[in-house]
Amino acid sequence: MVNITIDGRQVAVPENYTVLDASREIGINIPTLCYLKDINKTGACRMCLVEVEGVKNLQTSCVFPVREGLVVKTNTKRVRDARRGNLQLILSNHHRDCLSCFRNGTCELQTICDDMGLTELEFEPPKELKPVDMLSDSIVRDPNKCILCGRCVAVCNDVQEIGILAFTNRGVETEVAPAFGKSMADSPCIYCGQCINVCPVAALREKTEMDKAWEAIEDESKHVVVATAPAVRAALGEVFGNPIGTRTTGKMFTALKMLGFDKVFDVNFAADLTIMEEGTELLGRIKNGGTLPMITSCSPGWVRYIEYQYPELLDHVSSCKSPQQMMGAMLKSHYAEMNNIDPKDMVVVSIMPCVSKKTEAAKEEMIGSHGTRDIDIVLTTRELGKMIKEARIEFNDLPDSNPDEYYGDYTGAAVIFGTTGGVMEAAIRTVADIVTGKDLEDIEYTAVRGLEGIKEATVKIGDMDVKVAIAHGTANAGKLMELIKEGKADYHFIEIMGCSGGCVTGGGQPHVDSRTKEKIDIRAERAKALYTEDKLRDKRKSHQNPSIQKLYKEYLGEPNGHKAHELLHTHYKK
Ligand code: HC0
Ligand code: SF4
Repeated sequence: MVNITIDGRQVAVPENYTVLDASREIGINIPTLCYLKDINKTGACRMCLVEVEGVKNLQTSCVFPVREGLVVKTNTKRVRDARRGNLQLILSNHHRDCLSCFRNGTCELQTICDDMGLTELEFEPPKELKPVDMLSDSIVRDPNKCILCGRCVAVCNDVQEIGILAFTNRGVETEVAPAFGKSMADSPCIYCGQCINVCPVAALREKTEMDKAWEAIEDESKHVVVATAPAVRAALGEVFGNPIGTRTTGKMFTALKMLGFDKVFDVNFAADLTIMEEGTELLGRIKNGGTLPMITSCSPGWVRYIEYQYPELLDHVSSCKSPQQMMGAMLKSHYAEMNNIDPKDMVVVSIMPCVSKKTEAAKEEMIGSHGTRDIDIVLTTRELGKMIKEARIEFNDLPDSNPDEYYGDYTGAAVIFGTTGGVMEAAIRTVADIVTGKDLEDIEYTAVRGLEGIKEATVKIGDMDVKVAIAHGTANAGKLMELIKEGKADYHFIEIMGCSGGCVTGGGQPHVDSRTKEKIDIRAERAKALYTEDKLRDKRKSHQNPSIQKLYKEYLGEPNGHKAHELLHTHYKK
């Protein structure tokens, strides 16, 4: 420990602290824009300036190390003026259309302006706007909003280890963009959206589809159905001021009905269906000497990653479509037939914690025999939050309700898909019952839970020792891929999610500011919400979902059978 003095207060702090760490620990929240704990520490935004006794110039506290006897002042006129001056410079190069900005209300730049009492702007904003990259189905990059903080560059390079974004050009022309001025759509970006989640402003954001959704709801000739992904319920409440990890499942269904959707379903239904198909595929591969380890295919960011980075390993990936796409395929076939609706007159909307799902839904393989997309519109949790606000629905006051029957039925196994380890646990619950022929009671497989980057476990199923691994975030996925290449991955089954923590922290979830993320592990809090819902469900194993059993009996036949293959499986581009 070392002893230092901050604003006249003496404190003892660990030697590896910076002045910022030490200050925040004693309740002084020095402003920052570029800083991201453990991820981005560059001092680039120069908002965190402080006075250090004996040092002439002001210092950036996020990179200034503590040392014995250090004396720091964080709140002098000189410090405040310098911080404000730097903020004015940032604003002079920022397209300040706050009122119509996607981040209005969640923008960290707005918050800092307010915190610093800014009431006048010194400089005119830029006269000419640079082109906005809107070519991908998932992500919009707007250089006019970018404040060059570098958070996105750090998360893409150092956390995800993909390296799409970099500082390009020089001086006033500097931009954060893919190399050689390419569009995001022409780069190997996987659309995990982790860059969106750390962007303090709206320089990176999702390609919105709210207008399309409103239009469909208004169109009386269309039958418009909606289905929500597992992780949405664990975060939607945050849009309405609820604490991180508040579970709002029942209110979410009520709000969707109030928005005017004809039917409100749950992608969890299709998560149960995925377990039937994927579990059967796994047992088949084990029995018939198929390619092992088999890897899950539900996270589209992960699927793009393997398609770009390890195409030679694609045979390992399950041929199952993701639950989102299984849902769309079933709704536009079985559901449409059952209700005498022409699939062309349907609009299927999914609500996702993810922006990669927008690109997944647009793939040509995801167009059904009816000639339209199986999933027509993908909205992020954030977009749904905005639609609920626009409809002036008082979300927090809503009563709970249930989704509509059949395609709204789901088990606890499906809910936990939204957190890392959840798909694996759901699969083991079902595979273990199938192999042993029993209804096993011990169904909480804690070895596959938690936030360790790569988890491994050996699960005893009947006479079989099934070896599994789970990775979340593409840097960890890459490590497992290297092991497979070296022939050192003797697993049967691997679950991979493209984002750290799994879908609960997907690129479409409500924004959480960087300071809150220092205090709370939002991955763990949101995961808790899902594990709670799992416990509350009547049925907690996918194969026990009565509507899934009915679906196989009435329509699909056997898991992995002919009809199931036609509707629920896909192929990948090498
Ligand atoms: Fe997920 Fe999914 S669990 S990818 O994380 O498998 O996005 O929530 O919807 O499709 O069900 C995301 C979440 C899904 C899918 C499901 C899977
Ligand atoms: Fe990188 Fe993911 Fe952002 Fe693409 S979406 S630039 S891969 S962080």
